Amino acid sequence: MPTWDMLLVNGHVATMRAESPDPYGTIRDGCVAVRDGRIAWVGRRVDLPPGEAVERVDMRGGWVTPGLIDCHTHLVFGGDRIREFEQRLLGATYEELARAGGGILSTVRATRAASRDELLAGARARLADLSAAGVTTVEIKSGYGLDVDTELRMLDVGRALGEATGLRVVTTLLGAHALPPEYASRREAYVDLICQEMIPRAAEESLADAVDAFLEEIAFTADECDRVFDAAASMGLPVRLHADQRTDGGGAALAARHGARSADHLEYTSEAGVEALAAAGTVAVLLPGAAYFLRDARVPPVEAFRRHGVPMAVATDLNPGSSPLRSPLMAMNMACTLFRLTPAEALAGMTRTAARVLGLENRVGVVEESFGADLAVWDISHPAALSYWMGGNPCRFVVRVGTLVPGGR
Ligand code: DI6
Ligand code: FE
Repeated sequence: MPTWDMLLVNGHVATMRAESPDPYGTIRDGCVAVRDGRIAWVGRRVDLPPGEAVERVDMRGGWVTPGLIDCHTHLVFGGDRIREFEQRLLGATYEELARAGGGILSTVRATRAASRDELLAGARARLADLSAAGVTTVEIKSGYGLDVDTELRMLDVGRALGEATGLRVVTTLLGAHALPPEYASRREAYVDLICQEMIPRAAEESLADAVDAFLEEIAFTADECDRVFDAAASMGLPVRLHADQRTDGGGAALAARHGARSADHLEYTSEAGVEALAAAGTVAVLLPGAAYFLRDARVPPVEAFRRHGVPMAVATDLNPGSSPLRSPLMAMNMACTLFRLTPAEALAGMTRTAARVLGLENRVGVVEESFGADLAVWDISHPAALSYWMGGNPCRFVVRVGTLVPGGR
């Protein structure tokens, strides 16, 4: 009987293990052996124990990394916001469009009107772009339904995408994304609906793995987010928060107070907010695509995150309004160029640290024995190349749960 199902040879390994002498956990001329969907062995080729593999994968002098993990997307939605893009270029602001009933609410109208199959087809095309560029795990939020049925339908489409494609999909209920028009004068009743119906049903039907909320002047208040998070906790669901993206709403501290898995965006977070995240062990998720697309000059307090030991993840925030970004590598490039992360921090942010945001830190995100065999094989001369090139796609293969799938090259 062969020893392994797959053996990757003739390349280098960026394990991304935290306790490594260099930030990539580099093994030059390394091998990775896979068995039963898990990593069975990783190390230098000269140390490879004797054994047979069903399939040998020649890395042709390139690199293997953990499969990328996009831990913050709004991948499922109807329509697009191309017209608003044009309007913003003629001078309208994102907030003005939102207050005039466009913005998130225009995507809500398109999403409510879309059939399940239409939502699935649109999302599947976007997911194919991520997968071709090395993504093996993706988080998908609801938040464009804003009624019980459409929110649950979005989550169900997320689950179906995982089944149809073989990617690991983690779903997040974002009922508190915007106030739907039919509740315009009844804010409290909408928050009741989230807490008393959406969250319990999403939990009971196993449709959501976590709960998110948007704390912002154009969205929900701190008190409203507190209520949503208390309801999530009572159903045993972990929480995350869209925090301090456009204004300092004390979002980092609120997320920390609830022991959130992550606080996301954080452009306007204060030093006190950073300290609160550090004390709570909450991950900062950086979303440079949104900062770029909305031309927000504010940069998250990266230096303070480093100083206080707040782990940083990087994600696309793929959504039609503020970040129509379909490339994880461009997200890493922007994290470096706009936010001044190092390429190693950007790669850790899309692998090991992103896994932690999704509660998968013991299963994926590093190349380590017994972890899931979710890998990406790249035609590159150094792992920093993943953050360096703008455009192009050097992904030759991904391995998902031990199965080889072609990349975009
Ligand atoms: N922050 C964002 O950047 C997205 N959602 C959020 O809470 C924007 C979503 C959109 O404009 O459609
Ligand atoms: Fe978002």
